[in-house]
Amino acid sequence: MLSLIETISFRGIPAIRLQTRQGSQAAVSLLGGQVLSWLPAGGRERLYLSEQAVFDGSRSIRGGVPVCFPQFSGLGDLPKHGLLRTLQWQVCDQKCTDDYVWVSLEVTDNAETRALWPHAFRAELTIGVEADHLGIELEIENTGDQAFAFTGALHSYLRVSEVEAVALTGLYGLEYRDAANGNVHKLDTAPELTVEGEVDRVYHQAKRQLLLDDGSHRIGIQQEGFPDVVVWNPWEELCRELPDMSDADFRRMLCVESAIAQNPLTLEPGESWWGRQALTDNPEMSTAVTEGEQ
Ligand code: TA6
Repeated sequence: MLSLIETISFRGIPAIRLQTRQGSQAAVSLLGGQVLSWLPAGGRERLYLSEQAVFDGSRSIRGGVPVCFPQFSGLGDLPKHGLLRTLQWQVCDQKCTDDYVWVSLEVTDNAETRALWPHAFRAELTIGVEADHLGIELEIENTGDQAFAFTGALHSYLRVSEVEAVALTGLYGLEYRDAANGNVHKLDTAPELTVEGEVDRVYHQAKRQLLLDDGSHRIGIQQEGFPDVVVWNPWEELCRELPDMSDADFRRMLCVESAIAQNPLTLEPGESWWGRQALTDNPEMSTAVTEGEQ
């Protein structure tokens, strides 16, 4: 098998497929600059993508890794999660070697974004695939002549066999805003996060590697540049209200997002910021910290 980068049609829209010699692969949609699929070498699909996701640009694609910018969730007056999820991105760079493959996509402000948010920017997303590893790097550049502040996220939907069997470690001892419970601020005192109802938590200053274990496989989650981690599962009732997700699918996913949410970042004219989320399939060891190891 050869490493390759090719243009494909993914559920009817143009996408880029990255494949390594070892057999790992990812698919990235130009609509939204969104990773839609990731299979490590010899492994199964590790991202959740709704069967009912909409691919016509009328709404964001439900699943994969949506890019949220310049606003995370409802933290401002812009449409939820910002402006990039339904924009068309372009390929701007790529590299294919025996062991790794990456592609960069870019998008800039246009009349549509400036009508809602009067700033000039360039966003570049680089998706890299190795045998057991997916890296997603987001770079934001202020290309205008005025400073702007932003929040955002890589809103990763991780596929799980059964969400009630999942344990997420690495968040012990962190403060979080509980968006599913009146936005109260709490301290996480549980050695691992388990899901038995709606979860919508914004963890602040999350610097450790996380480990998601669903009983059948483990994913290591690391981030740089992003200060916060968001964990989201809509659970039964909210899931039923989502028109692009089937009623039982809240059991098949957990979003573990690398985010800028608590404090907006500011970019002066000409300045750039970058952040990265890296997913590792079945990592060798956990660096998650639990009670007593702080
Ligand atoms: O990141 C968590 C969150 O902000 C939740 O509050 C939830 O609404 C989710 O994102 C999905 O948002 P969406 O606009 O994609 O339906």
